[in-house]
Amino acid sequence: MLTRIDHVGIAVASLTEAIPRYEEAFGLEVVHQEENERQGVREAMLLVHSGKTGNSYVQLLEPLREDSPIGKFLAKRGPGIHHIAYGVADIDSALATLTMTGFDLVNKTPVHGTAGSRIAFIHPKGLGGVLTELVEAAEGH
Ligand code: V0V
Ligand code: CO
Repeated sequence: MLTRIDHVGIAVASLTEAIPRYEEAFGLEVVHQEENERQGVREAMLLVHSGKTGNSYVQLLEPLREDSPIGKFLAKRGPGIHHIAYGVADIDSALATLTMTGFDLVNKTPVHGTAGSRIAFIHPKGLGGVLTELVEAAEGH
C-alpha cells in the first residue's frame, strides 16, 4: 500500500528561523511554500530525494493560530517531530482498507494537502503514538 516516506512533519515556532538551519545543515532547498487555512499551518517543503515512486521531503510547519494542531503541539511539547507521512498511489482505497481493519481515522475522506495533494491523517493512538498521514501526491510532485 505504501510507496515511500513522503515527508517528515516538523513543528517549528518560526519558518524564517527554521528554514536556513535545514538549508545550512543538509544543503536542502525549499521547493514549495503554502498556507493551509483549514490545517492552521504555514508550511515549507524541502526536497530530500526524488525517486521512481515519488519524492521525499522535510515539511516544516509553523502554526497560523494557537488553537490548531501545530499550535497545541508546540505549547504542550515544544518543537519537534509532529508526524510521518507515507505516500500511497490510491488514497481512497487505502482509507477503505484502514476503515475495514478498524483504524481510527482523523479524516475519513481525503482533504487538501500541500501542492495539490490529497491527504488523510490516522490517529496516533493506534500507531504507537505516531500521528500518521497518507499522501496521494498531485501529478509531478
Ligand atoms: C497530539 N497527540 C499526539 C500528537 N498530537 N501524539 C503524537 N503526535 C502528535 N502530533 C496526542 C496528545 O499527546 C494527547 O495524548 C492526545 O493526542 C490528544 O492531544 P490534544 O493536544 O488534545 O490534541 P487533539 O486531540 O485536539 O488533536 C490531536 C489530533 C490533531 C492528532 C487529532 O492534532 C489532528 O487532527 N491532527 C491532524 C491534522 C494536523 O496535524 N495538521 C497539521 C499538519 P494523551 O495526552 O491523551 O495521551 S498539516 C499537513 O501535514 C499538511 C497540510 C500536509 O502534509 O500536506
Ligand atoms: Co504533513
